[in-house]
Amino acid sequence: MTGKFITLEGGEGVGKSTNLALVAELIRDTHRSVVVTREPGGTPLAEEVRSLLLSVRDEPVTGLAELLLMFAARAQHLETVIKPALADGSWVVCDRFTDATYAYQGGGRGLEVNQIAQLESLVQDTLQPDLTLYLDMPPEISLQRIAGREHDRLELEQLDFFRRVRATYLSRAAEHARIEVVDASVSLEQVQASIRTLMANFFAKHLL
Ligand code: Z5A
Repeated sequence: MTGKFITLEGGEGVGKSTNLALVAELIRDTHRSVVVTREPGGTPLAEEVRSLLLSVRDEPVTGLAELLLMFAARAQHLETVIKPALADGSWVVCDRFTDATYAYQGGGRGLEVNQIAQLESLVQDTLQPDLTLYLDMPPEISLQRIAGREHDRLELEQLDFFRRVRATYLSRAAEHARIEVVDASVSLEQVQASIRTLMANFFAKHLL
């Protein structure tokens, strides 16, 4: 038996961490075991790569270096955490995955989609999430939500960067049936009601 792989995506402060907990709880309610994890990160090595990627530094980081580090962390995370958990029958709920690479390194930084697709194929082979909940919100609002906290290296980008990130997420959602768009600009109660409905539909298709 193999488990299901669910990812949460979205811009800054849209509520991914908050709603990751809800998704995990809904799965546990169906008596499945759940592994909750995140990218970049999810293993000691990949968490170190995350720190390298997100720390503010004087040396400019090239887009290609950023892309390769994302996939280096992902390779470790996939082989040592995600694939073993799925093979064991656990469900994996992950805060961001490769859609974020297309959105941030592709849309935001302007790297070639083909380069990303080649690395995706090398690192993941055919593995893709079974369901992706994309929490959508205009960046003008999401940046306000994180205004009070210290910003990491990526959060220091300009509004246009985050507009391109959002546009890329939305165009991927239009292309991939596994990506469900959730309006994240409404109250937490309304967001969670949408997520409960989407998860109930997913369970109906895949469990019962
Ligand atoms: N990145 C990349 O470039 N390429 C890749 O391949 C991958 C990642 C995998 C780290 O991600 C960075 O890595 C990210 C993209 C890049 N960089 N940027 N910029 P991250 O996921 O760790 O960082 P983040 O997007 O900044 O996550 P976050 O700050 O933890 O936000 P969140 O998890 O989406 O939101 P939250 O913490 O659940 O909620 C934020 C606040 O809003 C909190 O106070 C909540 O109580 C509140 N909230 C939540 N929902 C609502 C609603 N509906 N209404 C009102 N308030 C709400």
